[in-house]
Amino acid sequence: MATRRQTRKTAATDQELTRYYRDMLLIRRFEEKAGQLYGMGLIGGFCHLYIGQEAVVVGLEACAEEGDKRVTAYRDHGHMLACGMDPKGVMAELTGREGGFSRGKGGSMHMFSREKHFYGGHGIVGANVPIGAGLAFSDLYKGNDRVTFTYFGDGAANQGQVAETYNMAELWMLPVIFVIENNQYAMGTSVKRATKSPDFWERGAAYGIKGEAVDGMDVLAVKAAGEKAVKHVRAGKGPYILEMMTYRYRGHSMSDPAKYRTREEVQKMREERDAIEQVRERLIESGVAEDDLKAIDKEIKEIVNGAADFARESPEPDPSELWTDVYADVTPQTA
Ligand SMILES: Cc1ncc(C[n+]2csc(CCOP(=O)(O)OP(=O)(O)O)c2C)c(N)n1
Ligand SMILES: [Mg+2]
Repeated sequence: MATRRQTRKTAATDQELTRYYRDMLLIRRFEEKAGQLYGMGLIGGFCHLYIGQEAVVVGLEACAEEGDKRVTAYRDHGHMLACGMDPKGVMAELTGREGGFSRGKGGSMHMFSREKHFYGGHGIVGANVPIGAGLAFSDLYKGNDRVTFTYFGDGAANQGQVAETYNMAELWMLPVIFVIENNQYAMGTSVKRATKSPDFWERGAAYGIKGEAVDGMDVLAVKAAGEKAVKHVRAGKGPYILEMMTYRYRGHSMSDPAKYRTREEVQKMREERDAIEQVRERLIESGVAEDDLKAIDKEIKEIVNGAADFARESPEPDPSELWTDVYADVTPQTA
């Protein structure tokens, strides 16, 4: 990983760093709690945890403005929390309850928020990439300067529809940032085993799309690269590719025997590269009191426990809900 060309970190104020620390910690603790609830049988179906990758979405959300859109795949809880969706609604959706973002009918991979411009949550690998381009097309058509963040994995990056989307996105100069979250594995298949040309971002060159690889474990490097990409896209210069070099600590999903990598590999990444720990160390070095960080830890714990309580107490959807939300109610587009 260290041998790849990556955007370097830049300076940030303590206040800014503290915000990233908090936002990343919320995702981590939320995901840990989701893992616990899954173990207790309170969450059914699929559940893919984002633990380890927090700096990617937090660094990029720091570059987003009101009205910008985001769409991702199934490892999506972090993206929801980072764009401001209520942890209670996310957790209640995981437990299949009425208080969830899809009223308990979607689960982990199928949540949406029009208010926060979060367009899912998609289970089909690669399928959210053309959707991201479509969202960007709608903004181009309306003539505003909004940007769509389209997240997908290293596995998805090998999908044919990604190449087709790159082609149309550059042809039509769509305001989309393609964010490849390269966590080095697609289920149990490592990038090395799956692809001959591992520099995913370079593939944009075939279509004239600019891009770069970024240290996705360093929230400041992510933010610096994100700002550059957003500036390019908002200026009407077409799409941009950010390949975030990151790592997931947990299994692909909750049922993963993890035979494709060693415990030592995961441990080494946790000890040497952890995004939250890096920020914590920087804050301590610059004189922020440990007690202030402890207060944040406590606040996050309370939010996550509150979300879990809400998710357990919220009722299951009424059986009549089986007949709602099957087809869209067609409403005129206003925004
Ligand atoms: C079209 C399609 N093929 C296969 C699958 C099964 N599948 C689910 S996740 C996954 C791996 C994708 O890996 P990556 O894009 O790297 O994302 P990550 O899980 O690492 O976040 C596969 C093959 C699927 N959901 N959709
Ligand atoms: Mg992957």
